[in-house]
Amino acid sequence: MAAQLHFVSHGLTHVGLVRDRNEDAFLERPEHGIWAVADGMGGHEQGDYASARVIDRLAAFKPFADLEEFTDEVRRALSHIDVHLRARAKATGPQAVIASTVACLLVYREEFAAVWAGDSRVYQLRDGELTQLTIDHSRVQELIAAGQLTSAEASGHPEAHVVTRAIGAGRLHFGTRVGVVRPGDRFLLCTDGLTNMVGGDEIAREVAGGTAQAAAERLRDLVLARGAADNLTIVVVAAEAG
Ligand SMILES: [Mn+2]
Repeated sequence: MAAQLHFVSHGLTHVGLVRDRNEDAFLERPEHGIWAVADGMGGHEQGDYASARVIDRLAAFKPFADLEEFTDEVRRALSHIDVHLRARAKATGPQAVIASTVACLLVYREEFAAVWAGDSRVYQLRDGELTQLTIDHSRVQELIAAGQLTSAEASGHPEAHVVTRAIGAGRLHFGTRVGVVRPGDRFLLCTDGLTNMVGGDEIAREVAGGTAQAAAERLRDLVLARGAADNLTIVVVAAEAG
């Protein structure tokens, strides 16, 4: 029989040291098996409106007794937000964009699903090994996939921050990845404010140590020490036996 699991998590968001507003948002509901981060875009209070709509909608979910159905319902709900944000943008002006990335972790019993749109990420840490579960929906990731760019060339690339899919951007197509949760696994959900400033080896080391809260705070402090050019959002989820 599979081990019973329970989840301890800690989420935080920080405006960073350069931006005036925090357009990121997050959700932490270990009792419902749902966690999420969202990185809004649009400026003039529209970016934080977009990420807040995404997170508020996900916060309304109650636990599902079927992970596939849970995942379908989350994608459907986020598609409704996409329609709403596009209508709002259209009413604002012809060039207006009101959109948000989303990276969501859903868990039921010993299974997880990561659902995302954009360049916010979900990682899984098991036995010290960090796996990025999500694939960025970004211009550079498309160039890497097409063999036109190496990962090493990607970090300073002028289109590094161009997101190709988002809630509110239309033609919405989610990434989804499913897998098994074991006691001792940890997950990290984060926005690009973290991953643009901290490498995978450092993320693996910091997520592994101490409580979920201590891990999240160490990652935040690392970004702040490096100048925190963007808003940053970090959710660390620890799966524990019992
Ligand atoms: Mn960002």
